[in-house]
Amino acid sequence: QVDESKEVESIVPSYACQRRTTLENHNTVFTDALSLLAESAELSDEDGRGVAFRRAAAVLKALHSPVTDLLQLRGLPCLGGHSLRVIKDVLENGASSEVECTKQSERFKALKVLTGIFGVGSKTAERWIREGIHSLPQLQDSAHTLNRAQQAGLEHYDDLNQPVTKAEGDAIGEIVAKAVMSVLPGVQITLIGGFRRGKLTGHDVDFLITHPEEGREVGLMPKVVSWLESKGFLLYQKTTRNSYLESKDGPARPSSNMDRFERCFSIFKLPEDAKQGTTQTETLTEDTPEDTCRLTTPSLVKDEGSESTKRANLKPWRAVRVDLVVSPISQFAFALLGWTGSKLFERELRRWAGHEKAMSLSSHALYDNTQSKYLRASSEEEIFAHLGLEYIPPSERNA
Ligand code: TTP
Ligand code: MN
Ligand code: MN
Ligand code: MN
Repeated sequence: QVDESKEVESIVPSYACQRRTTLENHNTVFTDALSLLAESAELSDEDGRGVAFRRAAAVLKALHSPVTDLLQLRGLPCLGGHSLRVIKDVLENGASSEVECTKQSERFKALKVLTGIFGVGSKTAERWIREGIHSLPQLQDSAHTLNRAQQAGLEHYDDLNQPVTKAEGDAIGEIVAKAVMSVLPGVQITLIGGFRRGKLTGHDVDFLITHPEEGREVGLMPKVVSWLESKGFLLYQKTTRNSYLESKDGPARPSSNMDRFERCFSIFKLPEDAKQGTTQTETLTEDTPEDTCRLTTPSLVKDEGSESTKRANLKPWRAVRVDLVVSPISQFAFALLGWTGSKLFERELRRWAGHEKAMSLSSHALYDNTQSKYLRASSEEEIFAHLGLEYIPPSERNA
C-alpha cells in the first residue's frame, strides 16, 4: 500500500512547477468548484485558504483523465480534507452544496460585482458592503468619491468584464509595437501573461518590453504612453517608475510578489475595425515598413459615436485592460518567467526555490543563499536549470 501511494505521487509531483499543466482539463467540474471556493476565500482576504484550494484544483488539472471515484485520488498531493469533501460532494450529488451556497450568498455576489470594477480590491469592496452597498447603482447613489482608476473602471464596466479575445490581444499588440518602435527603434516586445500560455481569452493583455542594449530602456514608458495618448488609444493609464535600483532590501525579497519594474496599468480604446484590420500577426521589428502595420486612423479613434449609436451599444471601439512592463535586458529572462504565469505556477516556483533550493526567485533575479551569489540567466531554460527543475514551456504552465 505504501508503494502504491508512492507510485501515484511520482506521477503527480507536489509542486505545480514540477508538473506539465496544459489547458486541456479533464476535471473541470471539480476544478471549477474548487476555484470558486478559492476565489471566495481570496475575496475575504483568507489567502491561505485560497492557495490551498488553488493547489488542490491544480492537482486535478494535471490529471490525464476524469476522476470518477474518490479512490483514484489516493496518494495525490495537496488534497486536504476540505477539498476532498468538495470533490466527494460533486461526485455523489453532481454539485457541491458549499459552492452552490457561496454562489448564491449576497456577500459573494456583492464582492464579485464590486471587485469587478477596475481599481476596486477586496478591502474596498468589503468596506462598501458593510455600508450596505451591494450593487453598482447603490455605489453610484452613495456619496463615495471614487479615485481615477475606479471612475474609469465604473465607466467601462461592461467592456472590462467581457473577456478579451486573442484577436483583440493581437490588435493591441500591433498598436503597442507601433508605439514602442516610434519612440525607440530596436525595442523588443513580447506577449506575456495568459495569452503566452496559449489561452484563447483573458481579462487583459500583458506585454513585456525590453531593448537589446542595456540601459536604452530607461525612461521608455512615459514616451510610449505619450505616443499612445496622442493617438487617442488610452482611456486610462497609471505609470509606475522602476524602483528596483533604489530599493535597499535587494531584489529577491521572497515575501513580495510585486516587482519593481517600470510598468503601466492601462485601459486601451481598441477600435472595432482594428481587430478586423489585423493582418497575419508577424512580430514587428524596427525594419518593418510602416505600411505593413495596419492601424486605425486617429480620426476614427477619436470618433465617440453619436448619442444614438452609443445607446444602441454600437460604439465603434471597446475598452480593454492592458499591462505594459519594461525590463532591462539583463533581467529579461526573469521578467519573462515571472510575468507568464499562471499565478499559482509563479507562486510554486518561488516556494520551490525557497524551500527546496535555498534560493530566492523574483521577476528580477535569482539569488542562491548557499553560495551567497546571484545566478545569471539569459533564458527561461537556464532559470529552470538553476532551480533543478525540468523545463516547462509556457503552454504547460496553466496550473
Ligand atoms: P494577470 O494578467 O493578472 O494574469 P493572466 O494573464 O495569467 O490571466 P488573464 O488571462 O486573466 O489576464 O498576470 C499575469 C502575470 O503577471 C501573473 O503570472 C502574475 C504576474 N504579475 C506580477 O508578476 N506582478 C504584478 O504586479 C502583477 C499584477 C502580475
Ligand atoms: Mn490530457
Ligand atoms: Mn493577463
Ligand atoms: Mn495583467
